[in-house]
Amino acid sequence: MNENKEKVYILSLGSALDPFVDHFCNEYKMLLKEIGYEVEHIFYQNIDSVNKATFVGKGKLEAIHDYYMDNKENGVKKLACAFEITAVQKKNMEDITGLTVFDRTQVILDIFDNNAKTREAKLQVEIAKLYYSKAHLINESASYSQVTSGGGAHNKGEGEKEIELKRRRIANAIVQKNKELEEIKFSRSNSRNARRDSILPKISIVGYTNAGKSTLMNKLLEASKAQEKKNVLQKDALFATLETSTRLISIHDFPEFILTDTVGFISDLPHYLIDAFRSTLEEITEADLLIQVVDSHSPFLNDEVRTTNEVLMSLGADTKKMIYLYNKYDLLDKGGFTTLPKKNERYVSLQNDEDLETVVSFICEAISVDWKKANLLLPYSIDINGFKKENYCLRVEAKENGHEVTAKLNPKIEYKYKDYLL
Ligand SMILES: Nc1nc2c(ncn2[C@@H]2O[C@H](COP(=O)(O)OP(=O)(O)OP(=O)(O)O)[C@@H](O)[C@H]2O)c(=O)[nH]1
Ligand SMILES: [Mg+2]
Repeated sequence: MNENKEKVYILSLGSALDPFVDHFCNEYKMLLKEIGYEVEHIFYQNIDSVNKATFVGKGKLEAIHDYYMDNKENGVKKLACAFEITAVQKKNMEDITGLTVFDRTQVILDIFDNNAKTREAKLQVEIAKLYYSKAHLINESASYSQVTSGGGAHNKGEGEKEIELKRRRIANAIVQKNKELEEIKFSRSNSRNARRDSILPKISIVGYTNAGKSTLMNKLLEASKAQEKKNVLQKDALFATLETSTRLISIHDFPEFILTDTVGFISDLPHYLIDAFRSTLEEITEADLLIQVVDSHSPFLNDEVRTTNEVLMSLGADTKKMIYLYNKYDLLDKGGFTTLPKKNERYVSLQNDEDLETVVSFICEAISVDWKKANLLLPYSIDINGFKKENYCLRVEAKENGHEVTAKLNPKIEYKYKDYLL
């Protein structure tokens, strides 16, 4: 995180008295903090319709200009819009307020830029930024009056040609970067193909940013007896995770599974990012089960769940089997939620190691919910530990001629055991 704190103003839509607007602004403050800004003051404006030239009304922008002039001693020189604006709106807003204006999408792109560590994540951020600049190309000759009057005929020819040229250059750059991304993706998917072909269930962790997804991955890794135990970055920050990490999880006698930690979501996630991160997010569409981690301490948890489900829908992953972990339960006031968790929900604290057993068995129950339950007598020539890794073993008893077991059988390898059914 950038330690150099520069002060900014926020311009938000709606009213300060609306709790949702208040929450949205608090979240925006946190996003701004990630890239080194401290918020000095928030301006609110209710609008019925978007002004094509200035987004909010010109009068509001003039009032902001006056406030800026009257409070110059506080050193603020920038205005952060809590919504996305066009290049023309930005230019006009800057002309009227005298402040440098930027929007929420730009902020999120900057955070992604700072947090991208791998070549793949960096390329995806570069592509998202290119999409953004392509959509925000400005005809330098366009003026406030041109936009308000629907665009003038003069200057259009030259300006339009120049924009077209820039647009084509950016489109070419996107093609180039996508090609590079494809190559990386190819080598990544090759290493993943072995996994995809493997019979183990594939699980993706999804959820709002900062809910505890990477913490879940790390806790399961800690408990895992698998060789590959490299931890993932877990941090009190928005968008700490930008790259998918996939690990084999093997805990006690539970069936093994392949777990993927993914990038977090946020409300109004810029579509440039979803488009650019499609290859990373593909892991989600290929999963057998999704675990949605929810911050139960958030006053807007229902909106956060809805946002996550909307992004899943845009990825075509909304019909996947999903379970919910309402995390950070330790932060709730005494008593916690007043309703009992539903069948596909658990209230947990991933900071509390005692909850981990609940989490693991909950996950394994969900994986095996459609697996057939059977009693078998496995001869001693069959490796019982191998059997336990691939199936959900509920009971084992050593008998004279083999292990007598009750297990839910992984349908992909059920055929291997048909001769041993009791
Ligand atoms: N109090 C409390 N804090 C938790 C719990 N689980 C996770 N955290 C903290 O929440 C913060 C975010 O955790 P992460 O696991 O990095 O969250 P994430 O969902 O991966 O976030 P992004 O990758 O940024 O989307 C960290 O500081 C964790 O230590 C919990 O059960 N209780
Ligand atoms: Mg994370």
